[in-house]
Formats: sequence, C-alpha cells, structure tokens
Amino acid sequence: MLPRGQFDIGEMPRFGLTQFANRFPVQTQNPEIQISGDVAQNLTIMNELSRLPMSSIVADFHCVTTWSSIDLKWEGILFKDVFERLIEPLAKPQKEAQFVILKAQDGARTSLPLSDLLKKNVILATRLNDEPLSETHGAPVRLVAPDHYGYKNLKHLNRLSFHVENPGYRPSGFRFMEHPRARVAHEERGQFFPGWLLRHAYRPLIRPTIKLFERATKRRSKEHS
Ligand SMILES: Nc1nc2c(c(=O)[nH]1)N[C@H]1C(S)=C(S)[C@@H](COP(=O)(O)O)O[C@H]1N2
Ligand SMILES: [Mo]
Repeated sequence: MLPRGQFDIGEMPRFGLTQFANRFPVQTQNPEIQISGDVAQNLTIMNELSRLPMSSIVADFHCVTTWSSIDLKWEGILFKDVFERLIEPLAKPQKEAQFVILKAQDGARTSLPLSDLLKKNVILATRLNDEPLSETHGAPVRLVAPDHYGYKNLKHLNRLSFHVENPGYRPSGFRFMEHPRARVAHEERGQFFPGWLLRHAYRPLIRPTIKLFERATKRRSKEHS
C-alpha cells in the first residue's frame, strides 16, 4: 500500500523544481564527491568508491507532489559504508557535526541529519533497474533515501558537508517546501503547512512539471546528437 496522499504514476519521470529542468550535470561518467565542513581534512572521494562493496535495495520512490514510482531496484554503495570506511577515517568530521548539506552538479541542494543518512536503506546509487544510472535519473551518482520525499534524494551528487550547526545554508526552493527530515511515513512534506494541505497544492503541478522536464530533456539530447 502506498503512503498517505501518494499515487502510483508508473514509470519514473524526470522531475524537480522548475529551475532545474534546463540544468544538467557537467560530468556523468565518474562519481566524484567533495567532503567538507567541520572536518579535520577536506577530501575528494573518487576511485575509492569502486573499492567499497556494492549493495542493492528495492524501494518505492515518493515525490512530495504526490506521485510515487514503485519497486525500483537501486545499486550502489550504502551511505553508511562510505561514511564509516572513507569519510570518518579520512576526513574526520567532528562528532557533533550531525547536520549534513548535500549539493549537486546542477546546483540543487538539500540537507538531512546524519542519523537519517546512516540508515541501512540509504544508498549512493550508480545503477537503477540493472542499468547504469542515466543522466535523467541522476548520473553519475545520486542519493536514494526511500524513507524521505524525493527532494532529499539528490541526483548528480557532488558535495557533502558536515556541520555542527546549520551554517545558514538555503535550500533550493522556498523555505516552506523544505522539511528538515521530510519523512514520508509522517507526511512531512514541508514546514509551516500541514502535509495534507501541501498535497492538494502540489498535485496540479505534476503534469506541467513533467512536460517541462521532458521538453528540456529533448532539447538537450538534440544539442548532444
Ligand atoms: N540534482 C537534483 N536532484 C534532484 C532534483 C533536481 O532537480 N536536481 N529533483 C528532486 C525531486 S523534487 C525529485 S521528485 C526527484 C526526481 O527524481 P527523478 O528525476 O529521477 O525522477 O529528484 C530529486 N533530486
Ligand atoms: Mo519531488
């Protein structure tokens, strides 16, 4: 059964805030993630990723605007493994640095508490449904945190920063649209307004947003052919 307020849209569309429809990653081949913030040592993670064990999860994906895509198979490296095997020993974040900011090649950004990222179903995915992750769905690497709404699942991930306190970072969209945790099970769609209200406000935006992203993707592939 789908969580409250969600419906099954079938195949996963390319989606996001409208300002990202025409922004694309510069680099889609090799994952490269910068680690910074309240750490002893800044760090760039690249080839090290391929030395960590691959994991896979099967999960449903829930966009805050109420569409869901079910039974997606993601493969990659658990965030927990990356944190424990690379980030902790090499970058040495301060113990109190529990506020994590995630940034992407297209300029999108979001945040999550470290404790949410360390759950066993949070993965830095490089494959979707037995194929390499496409540019559409976040190449070369995206975060997948299925217990959290889609906007926490950053595509084209290229920076993680760890902070003792929120350093005044601003989310991609309006503040009311970004809940600090955005847990699907609690319908934490945003801040200040209840989930059920945002549900109704967002639903009419789905079709036009999908169209906008489709047009942008078509234009992009023409330019690249
Ligand atoms: N870099 C980046 N990540 C992003 C977005 C985006 O526009 N840019 N949109 C978010 C939103 S709102 C959703 S619902 C999902 C959509 O993922 P999809 O395009 O693979 O369906 O990505 C999320 N991650
Ligand atoms: Mo979304």
